Amino acid sequence: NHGRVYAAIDIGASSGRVILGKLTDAGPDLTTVHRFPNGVQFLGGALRWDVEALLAEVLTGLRLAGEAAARTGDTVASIGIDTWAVDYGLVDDAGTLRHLPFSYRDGRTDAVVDTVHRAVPPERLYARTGLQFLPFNTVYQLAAERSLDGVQALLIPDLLAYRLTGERRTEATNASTTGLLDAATGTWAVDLFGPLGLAPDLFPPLVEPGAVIGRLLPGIARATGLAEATAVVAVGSHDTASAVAAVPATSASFAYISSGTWSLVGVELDAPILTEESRAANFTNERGVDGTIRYLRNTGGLWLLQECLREWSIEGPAPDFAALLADAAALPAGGPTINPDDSSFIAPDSMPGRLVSAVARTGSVLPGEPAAIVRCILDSLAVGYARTIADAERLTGTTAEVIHIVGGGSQNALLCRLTADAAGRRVLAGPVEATALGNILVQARADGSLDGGLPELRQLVAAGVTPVLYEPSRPYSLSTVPAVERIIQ
Ligand code: ADP
Ligand code: LRH
Repeated sequence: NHGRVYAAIDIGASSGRVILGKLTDAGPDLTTVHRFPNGVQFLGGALRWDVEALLAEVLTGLRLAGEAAARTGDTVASIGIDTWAVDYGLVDDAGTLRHLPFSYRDGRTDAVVDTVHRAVPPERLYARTGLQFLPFNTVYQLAAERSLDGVQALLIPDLLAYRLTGERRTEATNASTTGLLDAATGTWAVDLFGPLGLAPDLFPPLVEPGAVIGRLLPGIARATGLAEATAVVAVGSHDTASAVAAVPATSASFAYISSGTWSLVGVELDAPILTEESRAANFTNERGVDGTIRYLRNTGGLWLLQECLREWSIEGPAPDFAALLADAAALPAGGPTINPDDSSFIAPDSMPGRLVSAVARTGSVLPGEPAAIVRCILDSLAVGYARTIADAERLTGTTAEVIHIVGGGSQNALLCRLTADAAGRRVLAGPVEATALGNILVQARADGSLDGGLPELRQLVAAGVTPVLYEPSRPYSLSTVPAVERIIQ
């Protein structure tokens, strides 16, 4: 398959990129052809995603991808799309969006969580779907919709794929974040739809990563300069599923942290754990590529930092991020921490003040200087990471020899070092673009350019990148990891 390259559309909550991937003897070779910002916006009285603007960026990126491929004599063989999870657009028969998709940060679901739990108790929801309780899981968002008559729900990557191909599918890894997928079988938990008042065909049919969703619509081919025959291939369309697929693990005994807007911290399993103990620890059983289970906890992430930086940029000149991190690193260990999972941090705005108040509620004092606030965030994330890995080990009866950190947070040396110290374990940081890599490798495999399972895909990633090693300053001991707090409903 010489000359075939693969375009990954990877859109996180804070930014999107279109990356071209080519397999070479030295490993996958990535070229970022387009980057664009993303973020929740207050539109039409709610927090939403401007998916029309995102689609325009996707088309720009695909045009640039086609041009870059042509310059090296290559052809874009296929396109894969991944984004953040749980959110969706409602489309009618004509394909028109009923409204711009809500963001999971919109607080409208608070009012319906109890209603959903009265229809299906949380114990039953967990036993069937294995999904960690988060107030914004799709199942609660759907309950907050005014009406679902005459529409289908397309998860964000599926919505973009529909706009490119005219084909409606639901990709399975992302479907596992809806709260409506059977964790054991990976098929819709049809018995839950009725009690929740949802039509059985609310979502389009499921497809697994590797399946061809469709080919480019003529108008899209014209707009991007790509051939109409270009396939849109299902990948781990949940960004975290693609990221975990590309963790450069060289042994089976590893924990991973996909560190970006959120932190997804856990291990990989062959089968879900659906016990009450697991539910109490608020661990999720999301589906990974090749039917694996991503047994993880969605814990607070760099959203806390993103929001502080945004706030400080509004109040004055934009802070120098590198200098701020250096100042935070110079502060002594043992400063105040917050619980990054506290639901009071989900909404945007006034983050520095909210952090100072959260520390005050614990009886400590967080100085208002940016460096102290940054240090508090990173200390809190690192302790949360260590605690979550210890919980994963306890619940699965395994031990992780090494912790892989991938995603944007893997570039934060202070966070990586604090994590190694808090967990008493070696941390291997990188690649930053694990999500795009996982997206591209699944496409390449579907195209017949490589074969093997996840261990083989990970070997390829490991061959092409050298993660940064952080040694812990003390050995691992379970007794030094703070206990889990019960945060479930
Ligand atoms: P998402 O996919 O959720 O949008 P990313 O994986 O792109 O998130 O990670 C974004 C985060 O990565 C930012 O919030 C920032 O904290 C961190 N980051 C990005 N670049 C750097 C850098 N050069 N140094 C340290 N941290 C960085
Ligand atoms: C990370 C992520 C995470 C979800 C959240 C909504 O981008 O997909 O896995 O829990 O966004």
